[in-house]
Amino acid sequence: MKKIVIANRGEIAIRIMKTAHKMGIKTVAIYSTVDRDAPHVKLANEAVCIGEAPSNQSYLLGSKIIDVAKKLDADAIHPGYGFLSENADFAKEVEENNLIFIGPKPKAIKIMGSKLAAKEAVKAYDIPMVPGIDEAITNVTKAKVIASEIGYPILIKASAGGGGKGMRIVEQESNFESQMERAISEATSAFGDGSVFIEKYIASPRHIEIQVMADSHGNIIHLFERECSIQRRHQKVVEEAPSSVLTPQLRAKMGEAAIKVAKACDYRGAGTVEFLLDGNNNFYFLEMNTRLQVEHPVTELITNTDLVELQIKVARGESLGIQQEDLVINGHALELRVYAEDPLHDFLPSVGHLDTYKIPTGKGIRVDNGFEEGMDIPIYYDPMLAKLITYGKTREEAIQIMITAIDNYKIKAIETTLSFGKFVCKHEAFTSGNFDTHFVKKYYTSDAIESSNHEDAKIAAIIALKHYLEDQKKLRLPIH
Ligand code: MV4
Repeated sequence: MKKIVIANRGEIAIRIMKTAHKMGIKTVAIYSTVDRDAPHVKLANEAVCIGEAPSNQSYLLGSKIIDVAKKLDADAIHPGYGFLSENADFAKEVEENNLIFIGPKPKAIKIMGSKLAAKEAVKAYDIPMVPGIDEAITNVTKAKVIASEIGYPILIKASAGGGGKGMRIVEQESNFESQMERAISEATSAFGDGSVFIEKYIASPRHIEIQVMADSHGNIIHLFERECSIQRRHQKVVEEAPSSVLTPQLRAKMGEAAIKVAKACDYRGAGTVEFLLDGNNNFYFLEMNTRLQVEHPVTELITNTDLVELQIKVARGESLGIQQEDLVINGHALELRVYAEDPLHDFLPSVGHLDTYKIPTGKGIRVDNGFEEGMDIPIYYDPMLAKLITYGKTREEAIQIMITAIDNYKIKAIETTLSFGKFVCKHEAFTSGNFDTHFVKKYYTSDAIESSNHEDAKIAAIIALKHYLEDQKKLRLPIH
């Protein structure tokens, strides 16, 4: 593999290029007209404009990206996350054009793209599943019988897509039909597939996911868990590894289950198996994400691995070269997603011109960044500017480094989730590890940040006064 096309933009395009260059592989950037001066374009060895700003006229044009790869004599395409990364048809077209798709086979993408197909595929592998049905509801009367067997509240879920769309909690049987109709109509308009099914509703779970990596020689390893419960409206904001609640035994069990899920779909490359963990330490398989995830750096830091390097190695057909027994957890890592969103105003997008943009540096700080000072933030794409990642020997140290790094991240003219990250890092529920997926809903109000801003302002005023008084003393000294 001598040259790869990165079918993505922003921080992840840069992240992938860095590893490719380290491995002596040349990179090709693709970009839209608004991204012509973007950092990912500058870092690549070659760059090709593929269309206008809207992603359906640029970053989603699979055939056009494949043409670029062929014209420039590239060997492979790395899709990153989002855009075409979980598009089985694209992965297939890449292969049909004798290029390597740096990711799993189209079939695995397709199976895991459907929650019902995923349930079907893992059925024979003895993986803990949420009580429920494994086929789409066709008969409401039958579905109601099953729902009352499971016991209310139940959850109606869409088979396609994700992000909580088409998901409805049903508290009692009298609401079943109306909620089902809503779920079906939401799923149909969002995914063009109205298949829905039911599961027992796990009321206050943690979201724990396991990183897996597989080669094409039958070797599959897991690289432990990431705790992703701090999210709002299905958008993760803070992630960490390891989770503060897994025992070594539970971790090993969940890791083995994740490996079985990967086996069930003949997986290759980097993948993530999502689980819910309830208050009694029962875990349930939810779904598998067939891509490199946004939050992969926390896993890299605690396992001392380069997941992009491993992706490229296995895509070239090489063996993983790592045995499960070789892997140990070292230290603790946190990630804060720095979004151009205003936490004081319901996380509304806050795009504009990056007047001041200074990234923190120092021991234990990694910033996977896609922007630079003086740039405009395009309105067309995901508003994530960067990922602020910290590493410490202990969880407490990682949190402390995060708080300092947030203070040293200087962004002017736009609002970001940095202040929200500080709120999380200082909250007792987070520092004690006693939280679940309802953390944000339960504890966060814009007042919480404003009062901590006032607290900061008060401290700053006290320090200023103290300095002033000391200066006064010094000035008077010669007089006395
Ligand atoms: C659940 C659940 C409770 N019980 N399934 C949300 C998105 C989708 N990927 C799965 N999700 C959930 N499935 C059962 N049976 C609660 C959620 C859920 C959730 C899961 C992970 C992280 C954050 C979440 C926020 C709300 C609901």
